[in-house]
Amino acid sequence: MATYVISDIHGEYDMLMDLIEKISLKESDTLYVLGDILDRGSHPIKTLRQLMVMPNVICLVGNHELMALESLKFLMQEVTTDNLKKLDPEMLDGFLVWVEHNGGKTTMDEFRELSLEDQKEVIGYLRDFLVYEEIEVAGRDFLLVHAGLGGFYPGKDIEDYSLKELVWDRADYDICYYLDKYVITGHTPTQCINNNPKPGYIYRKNNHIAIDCGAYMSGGRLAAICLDTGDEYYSYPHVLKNHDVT
Ligand SMILES: [Mn+2]
Repeated sequence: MATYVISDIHGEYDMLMDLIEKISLKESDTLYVLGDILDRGSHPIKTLRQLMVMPNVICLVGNHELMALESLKFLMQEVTTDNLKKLDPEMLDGFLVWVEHNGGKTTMDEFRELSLEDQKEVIGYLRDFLVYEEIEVAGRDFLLVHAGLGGFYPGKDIEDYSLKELVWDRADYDICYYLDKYVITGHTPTQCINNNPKPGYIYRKNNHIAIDCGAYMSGGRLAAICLDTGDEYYSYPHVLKNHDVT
């Protein structure tokens, strides 16, 4: 009945499987995934479809899922000169930003391999992702969210945050958002947190727990935290392969 949280898998299917084995995930356990399952690594859709068949997995949305969803309509149709003409320029811009600057190509390539029926299932699954989750485990309160909390001020109701503030804006680890609640976030690799004494491992400060350990980055890893015990688990570190985009 343990509760685990991971984030920012970014298509690193083998790392996910390694980590699931390390935590000995049972059917009675719950695994929260805080978004950014897609893009960058080699197997985003394979990873997503693995999570889809695990009934004890609860997914939250990351900015990469938002970007991918925006482009799915485009991906689901045959590209012909005719329907290219009908494209909304804003949608096409979003698509190009996703593929060229946010590692969307691996997601697109695997998505296009699927049957139309499987594509629809993937889209339906993505649409059901939660934006945030508040849970109590072993007498402690936790707020789970991909990025956030942008536009924070003390006493601001969680419902008053915009999607952008929760899914795109980076957490400020120098601010204690709640005295009585831990905020668990992904989105910012702990390698990128200023003055972090242990980059690439779970970072804790001011009731923050930052768990994106840069699975897709050279030397990074996928991390899990057990909320019942506070124990940390890590996949093997990422070794840069020839085909990886740096
Ligand atoms: Mn992110």
